[in-house]
Amino acid sequence: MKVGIIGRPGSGKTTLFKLLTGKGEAARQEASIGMAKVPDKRIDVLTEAFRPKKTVYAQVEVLDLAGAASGGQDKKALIRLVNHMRTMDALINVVKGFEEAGSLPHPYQDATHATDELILADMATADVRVERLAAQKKRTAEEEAELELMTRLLGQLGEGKSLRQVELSDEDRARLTGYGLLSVKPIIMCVNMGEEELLSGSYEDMGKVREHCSSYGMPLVELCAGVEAEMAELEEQDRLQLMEEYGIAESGVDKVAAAVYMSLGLISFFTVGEDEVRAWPVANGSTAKEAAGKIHSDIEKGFIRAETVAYDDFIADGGMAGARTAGHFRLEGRDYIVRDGDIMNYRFSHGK
Ligand SMILES: Nc1nc2c(ncn2[C@@H]2O[C@H](COP(=O)(O)OP(=O)(O)O)[C@@H](O)[C@H]2O)c(=O)[nH]1
Ligand SMILES: [Mg+2]
Repeated sequence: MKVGIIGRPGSGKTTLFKLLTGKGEAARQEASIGMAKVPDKRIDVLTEAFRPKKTVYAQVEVLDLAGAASGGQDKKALIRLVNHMRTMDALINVVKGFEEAGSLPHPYQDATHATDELILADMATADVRVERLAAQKKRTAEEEAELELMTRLLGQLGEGKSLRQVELSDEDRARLTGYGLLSVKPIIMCVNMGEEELLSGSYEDMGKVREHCSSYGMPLVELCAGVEAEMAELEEQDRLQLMEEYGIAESGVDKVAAAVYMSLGLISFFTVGEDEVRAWPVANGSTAKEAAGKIHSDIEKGFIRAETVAYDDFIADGGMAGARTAGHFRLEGRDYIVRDGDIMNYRFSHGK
């Protein structure tokens, strides 16, 4: 799963990228790649309980896609950027919300502009496909279905809708893979405020930005990357104090990571022990056997049973022993649908 950060130059993409991945900018490459830790309080609690040698959080791959999300730039760079965006599973769109050298930001304009650009790019893609299919004298049943679908999408896009908002059957969704359509991808909108905006709790066009995001089904995170970068440098004690001064309850970067994780349709199951406490990302709806494959293909192949305790039960029952006594210790089979927060221990046969 890959997430690309897009936005106008100077909006704060690289600052956010560094915060998410804890990585410096690698010599201004076109796309810097890193892994973002997905914070999870439950993992912190399990780490306290098991005191393992190692704690591993779920991670998502993040790319800092340099370049503007729109016009005025070198054409080739723009094409490369769009091609990069097509291969992403989700996008984070950073818009500038801080005043700089006396000039006001335009977060609403920037946000709507980016939304429109993605829709326009998809219209171009759909248009080419419709023209090509319509010009064919004969069409297979599959081509007929595709022509119908693309025509329908073109109509929706023409009304300014993003494809995220269009209901699609599984068949139609499958038909669209390979086109690299953009407006169908989950997008997390990220308004990068300045210090003043953070302190006042408001920024230019805030109401309109919020309205835009909710009408397009985009999660919105409002943060101040500058202040969070400062916070990242501090010791825990000082950091908490600074957060209080700014009235920040939860780090914005953490919120971005959580929103990305959610919009990718990922959930976490946990493995625990003295050696390691770990969160494993799996697609929502995965079976116990599929989830086992995330750990190792041998565990999937030799799957016997998954010993499972829900995290909430583990807490309420005061640990594993308590969960057993309370009857919350379950032996699940291969087709069990894994739930977010399941603590799992796989029984499997070695070597086959
Ligand atoms: N005042 C203020 N400046 C910021 C903030 N975030 C980033 N900047 C500054 O804006 C400039 C551009 O940031 P950068 O992350 O490189 O933007 P990019 O071009 O989108 O990658 C840098 O000089 C940052 O220090 C912020 O929250 N507040
Ligand atoms: Mg940059």
